[in-house]
Amino acid sequence: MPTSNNKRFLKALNGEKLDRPPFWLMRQAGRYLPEYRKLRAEAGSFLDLCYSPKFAEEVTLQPLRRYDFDAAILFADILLIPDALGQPLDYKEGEGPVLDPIRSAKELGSLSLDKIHERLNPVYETVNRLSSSLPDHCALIGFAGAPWTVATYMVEGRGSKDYVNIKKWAYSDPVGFGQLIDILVVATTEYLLKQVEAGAETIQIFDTWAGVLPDSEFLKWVIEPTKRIVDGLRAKYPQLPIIGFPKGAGGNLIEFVKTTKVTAVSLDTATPLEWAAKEIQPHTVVQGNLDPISVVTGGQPMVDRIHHILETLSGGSHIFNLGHGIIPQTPPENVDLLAKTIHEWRK
Ligand code: 1CP
Repeated sequence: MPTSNNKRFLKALNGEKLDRPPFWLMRQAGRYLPEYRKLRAEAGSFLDLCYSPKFAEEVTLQPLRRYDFDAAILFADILLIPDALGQPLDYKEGEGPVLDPIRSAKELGSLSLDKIHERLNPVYETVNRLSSSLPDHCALIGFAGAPWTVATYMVEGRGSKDYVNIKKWAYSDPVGFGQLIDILVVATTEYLLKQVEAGAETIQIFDTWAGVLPDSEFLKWVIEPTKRIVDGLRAKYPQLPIIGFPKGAGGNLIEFVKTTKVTAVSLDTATPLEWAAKEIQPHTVVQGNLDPISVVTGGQPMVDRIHHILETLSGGSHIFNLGHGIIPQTPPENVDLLAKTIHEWRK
């Protein structure tokens, strides 16, 4: 449970007024850092890296040695849940994740909740190590993918452009598809509870592909499962701060915040800032929005955009972040400029 309330990040999540917002970057550990690429090569496969507490701890800490982030995010991947449920998973060079697809309710028998913690134990060990190795001012974020987004990979078998297979299943057999979502709600809630037990101070739920669903399905497959996870976590940890990231939610963000009761919501790059300041920020803490590509470009255009975000969201609780993960082509020195810009704002 949150142990220290003198951390800027936890204060912001608690709605406290601050001289500057805390900041971290989604995917702040990873391929844009040469030290990550080196360790990744040593670890062997990407899964070996995720399941090695020593390596995963080190990779989480790497960006903190370069930048003064206010939070660290556990190094893992959203697809460890299908892996732990027994669905074969591989990360192919240049291709991303590849799974043996599951496309009907009768195939769900191949998944089992029985041994998930046995498989995921190294992740809890990583969280445990980080809770003592992080710098004092830095908060520890645990995470998982939301059921809808994790299901897209489980059903499509890889990243997708059109989501035909998962939509076909969800639209034609909502009861059967709902069974997959139910399994994911249970597995994800248990996984996140264990992360909190091991020392995660807050949780982010990544719903990267939330925005591909029409309205009514958004309620059913994004909002409702997320609400069940939030309720499950709060039943045990009533004060736990939880950050939602339903990327592409658009106007549905209002209903998402109202119904799930997340503590904070991450804004994607396309969310109009003035709208978010008016419609979302009065009800919850907001995070995000800077286009990851502007950190690839850097220079004055990036600085101007950062200032615009800081000013527009200065009337309420705010955590500075990107609208999506930092990309591998990002020059690390542009992240230096980003950090400096935030630290020097209004000084
Ligand atoms: O070869 C490598 O090094 C693998 C690249 C990589 C990395 C660094 C993958 C494969 N996952 C990760 C780590 C990761 N993934 C983290 C921890 C790092 C950090 O934030 O500092 C987190 C939070 C994730 C979450 C994740 N994985 C999401 C949700 C967030 C987002 O960026 O949208 C998603 C959709 C994934 C799936 C995934 N895993 C890896 C890749 C290449 C992908 C995306 C595939 C696709 O685009 O469909």
